[in-house]
Amino acid sequence: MLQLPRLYPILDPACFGDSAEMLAAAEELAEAGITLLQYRNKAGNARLMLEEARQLKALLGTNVKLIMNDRSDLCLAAAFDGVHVGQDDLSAESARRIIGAARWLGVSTHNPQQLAEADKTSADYLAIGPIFATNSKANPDPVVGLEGLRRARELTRKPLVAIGGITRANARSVIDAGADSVAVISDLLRDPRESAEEFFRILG
Ligand code: TZP
Ligand code: MG
Repeated sequence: MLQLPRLYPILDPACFGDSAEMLAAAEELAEAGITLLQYRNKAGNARLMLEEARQLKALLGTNVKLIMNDRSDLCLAAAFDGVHVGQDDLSAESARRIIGAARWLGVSTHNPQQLAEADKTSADYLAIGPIFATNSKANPDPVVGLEGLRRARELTRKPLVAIGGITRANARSVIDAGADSVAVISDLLRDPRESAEEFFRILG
């Protein structure tokens, strides 16, 4: 079973003025010592996504595991380390067929039923959320809260990522409720290096 780092940063180009700004944030996160990063682009065309993904790979690829959101094809094309699929993407098994046995496969879930289903798949890790309210996702599912996270923890032995509204102020409570790792978008945007370092201090 894979071991997830406590902090799982997600970079979404929609949060940055341009690619250069996003890459600068990626570099700062790497300086802080992150070892896992997801590239999440809900708006880009495939060609631009691949271009940005390759730039991330060139910048970080030796020290940081890179996960492509949604797109198994772009995961392979950019030589990323894994793909993360949600409930409206290819199924876990279809994604697995594309990426092969060695690359990491993550699956997003939003309630106990989805979590239990995903637990039966070949996913390497599962995500549950939103834990708290978030502005970073369009049409988010209902908040599951720390109680929902505790319930999710009981339903799987796979590594569990918590996502949605997680900040330095609440991250410790999320780990204490059973998450192995916290996925974060917005609380890493301002001063990414300092923020990531603070997450590491808080999460130990
Ligand atoms: N899935 C559930 S909540 C979320 C995603 C992609 C957004 C998380 O972003 P933030 O800014 O850390 O709440
Ligand atoms: Mg998705």
